[in-house]
Amino acid sequence: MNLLKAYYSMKSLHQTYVAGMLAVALGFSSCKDAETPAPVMPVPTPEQVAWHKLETYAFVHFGLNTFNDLEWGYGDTPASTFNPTDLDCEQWARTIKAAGLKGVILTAKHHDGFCLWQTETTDYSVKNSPWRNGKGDMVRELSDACHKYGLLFGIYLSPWDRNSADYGTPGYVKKFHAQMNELISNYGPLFEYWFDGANGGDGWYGGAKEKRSINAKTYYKYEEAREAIKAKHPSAMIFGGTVPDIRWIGNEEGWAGDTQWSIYDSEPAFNYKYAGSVYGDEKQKKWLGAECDVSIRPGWFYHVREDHQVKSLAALVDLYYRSVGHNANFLLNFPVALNGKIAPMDSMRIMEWRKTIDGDFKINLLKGCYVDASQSRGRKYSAAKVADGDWDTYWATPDGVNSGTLTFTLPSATEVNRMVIQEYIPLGQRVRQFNIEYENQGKWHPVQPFDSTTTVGYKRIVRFHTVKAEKLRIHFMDARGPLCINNAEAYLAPALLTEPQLTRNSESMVDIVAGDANTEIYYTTDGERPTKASTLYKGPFELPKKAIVKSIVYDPKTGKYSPITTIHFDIPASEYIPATDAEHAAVMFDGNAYTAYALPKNRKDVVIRLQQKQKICGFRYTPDQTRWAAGHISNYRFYVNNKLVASGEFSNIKANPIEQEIRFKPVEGTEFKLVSTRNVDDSKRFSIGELSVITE
Ligand code: FUL
Repeated sequence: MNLLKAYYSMKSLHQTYVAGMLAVALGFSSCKDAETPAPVMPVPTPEQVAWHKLETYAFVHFGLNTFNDLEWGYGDTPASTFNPTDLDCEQWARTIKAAGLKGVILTAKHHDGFCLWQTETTDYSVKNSPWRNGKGDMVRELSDACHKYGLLFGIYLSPWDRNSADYGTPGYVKKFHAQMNELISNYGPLFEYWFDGANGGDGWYGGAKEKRSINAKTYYKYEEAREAIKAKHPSAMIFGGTVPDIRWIGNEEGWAGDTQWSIYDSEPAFNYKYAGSVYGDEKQKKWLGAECDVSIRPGWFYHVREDHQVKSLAALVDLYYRSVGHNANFLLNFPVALNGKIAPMDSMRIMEWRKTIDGDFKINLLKGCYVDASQSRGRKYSAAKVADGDWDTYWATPDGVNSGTLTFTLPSATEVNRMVIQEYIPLGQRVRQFNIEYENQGKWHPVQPFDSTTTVGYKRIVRFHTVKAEKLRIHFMDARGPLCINNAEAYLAPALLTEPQLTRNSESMVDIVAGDANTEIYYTTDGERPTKASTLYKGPFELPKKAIVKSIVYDPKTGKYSPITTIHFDIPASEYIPATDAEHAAVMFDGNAYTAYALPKNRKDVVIRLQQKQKICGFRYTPDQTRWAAGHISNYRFYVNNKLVASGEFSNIKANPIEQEIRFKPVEGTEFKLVSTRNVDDSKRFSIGELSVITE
């Protein structure tokens, strides 16, 4: 163990490698079997190892954008518009702490150039806002709150600055480094430092309003920036730039590949167009653990119109498994609202999430159980080390043996649906492929995992269909060196009983999705309350008619049900015939408001014919739900067979673009027309996510 401690205190990869060799040279044990396995390069620094252990932490996007309903301010919105009425960084810290997240990274400056602290470098900051009479310092308030609540603190400083007149010249880079210096000098220890890679080119730039291109690789002098940060915060992990310690996962959706190497290189990580970042690449040279950044809402900044789009509990739980469970860290963003607080819905959701995750990993079924290995390197590296609760002890196979099995004998036959496996990463990431089997009544069977079982790394969580096991066996088939596994756990996660999601597509196929694959779905199509005596859902079914579908998720283990989802499906897509542009217009009836029909420019109406005469008593319009959607209808007229039957406004549709339902006195017809008399923001074209009539 002393040797390992010595190894831990060494910094560079080279030194780390030497440490491994030293162990051999010093004859750490006289028996060859007991030698510490040589590292398989690359290996992480001790600081990188500590970062992996954080697993989950928060992001906060807050700034001028918040007050101007923007995601990327142009750099010209007046500083005076920044005015949180009730800013409370302690509320953020309390929420984040209670959610079990380990720290928070703040957007001290986003691309618009507005600084949330009292900087000497620009007037475009809180100094010129009414907030705290221009005396406020949000970086201070949040770092103090983190200190108080035992959270780590990190900084996001956008290299791109759309406000600065000097942007593009060496003068700006000086300013950028000066800003960084203020941030690294005055706010206590930092655990992470973010250099965002975005650079759209155009901006206000002190009134020039033009496009400016720079060579991001050389312009920002990232190498010097790194030295300055590391001098003051040796354990801070640098994200982005040319010399990072960690890498972007390659999407902003919060998930990592199921094959997930913490191995990559600065070059492809910098040119983030390389999609390979999702998986890492065992052939590259550098240890670069992956970070999955995602917002709890569609936007990074707060928008009232997204209040109805806070991620569902099922979606957030799934993301945890596909980030942390895929050997990556999970960075979850809270778009702090206009009043300066995390919005109630977001706090509530994250608490439900924490409760669910804690519930999933409540009792480790492998704790203290008997573990056997196909082969071990010696007593010090015996199979029992994977279940002793000590992160720094591990099971290892002899040199030249890059495969093997671990078999766990459970005290009695037990239901199980999760396994956690960890490699001892200070010696490198090795496992390429494994599978899990269970023994029931003396017979071995493979479990059915939800995703492929390839790499392990710092942590792999495997979700699988519940099985009753007397024994569990992990079979490691291939690795980059002898196996070094320091931990294995097994759990029975309770079923996640969130209400099912129902959709019907343009082929009239109804799809039902539960929040947890370890459950059963039942449904009715006659309006009756569903129970486990109703029809069991086995896959999409055809429903080419009007019907009320009610669906419920059932957990056979506990006998518990989810809330019921009720959907009134009206006439099916096949009944609608768009009068023009039929091919493109069909997406209005596909049950998916994320696919939208944008009408030709200046076209004000959409006309739909019906296969059969219908008694129409209303209609439903869902605006395009995608993040950058434009052209929502704000004022409308609705005609049936050329007779005006309804007109008015869709109130608050810009802020809250949810489904709109309009009812009127029933009228018979074979054709209807929706006219937009005004679009949101007076946009020249209007678009439709979904459109349907309500029939009697
Ligand atoms: C992106 C930025 O452009 C977004 O606005 C956000 O800050 C996200 C975390 O990174 O690249």
